Amino acid sequence: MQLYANPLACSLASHISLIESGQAFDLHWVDLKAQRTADGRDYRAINPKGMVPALSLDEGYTLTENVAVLLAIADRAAPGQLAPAAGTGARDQVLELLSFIATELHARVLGPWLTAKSTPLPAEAYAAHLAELLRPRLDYLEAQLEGEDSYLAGPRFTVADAYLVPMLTWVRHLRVRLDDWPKLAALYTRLQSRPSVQRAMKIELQQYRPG
Ligand SMILES: N[C@@H](CCC(=O)N[C@@H](CS)C(=O)NCC(=O)O)C(=O)O
Repeated sequence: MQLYANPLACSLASHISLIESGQAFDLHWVDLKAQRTADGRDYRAINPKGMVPALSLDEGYTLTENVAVLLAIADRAAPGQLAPAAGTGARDQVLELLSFIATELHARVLGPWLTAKSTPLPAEAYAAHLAELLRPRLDYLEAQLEGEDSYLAGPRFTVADAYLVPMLTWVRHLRVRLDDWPKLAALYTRLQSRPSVQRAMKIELQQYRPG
């Protein structure tokens, strides 16, 4: 498999999931401004949407969109390692969580702040507005967690937890601290100490260039 990613972008979730599963993959960095891969290819020929992640599968096609990419990784991992089997209620719940993260956290609140070239309100007011949108969404996730050692979809790590890593890393940009959501904060701390997360973060931090 070939993963196309940008350091510390949402593609970090797929990077973590691939490491977690132990599947073989090559990582290709994408310069999103130039729309070029590190080895000089036109990225739009790989993903016409010009966004990461993209995952080229050994079957010969390329998938985009975080939810689809994460579930494709999960479905090629050992059974139950990254998501429950399709056709079960537990799997439906993972898809529901992934969709919530993709739309309500990523696309509606955190993505707009990170990609805004100019803001519709003065920057401070816009950040405060997005932080207000963020709070009830974090309340919802907090309510999903059964205890301090629970993962998002229950007792086992899933790709929904992997997607949470970049999202919870970004909330600080809106000056939101996780202290008000103790179970979520505990989960974030636990995820950060997971070997797959540490390895992916180390690799991505080495590549990260702010701005
Ligand atoms: N709908 C896409 C959104 C992915 C996305 O927002 N990717 C960002 C990085 S986190 C990106 O590539 N941004 C570059 C751009 O929008 O031009 C998905 O869920 O995969």
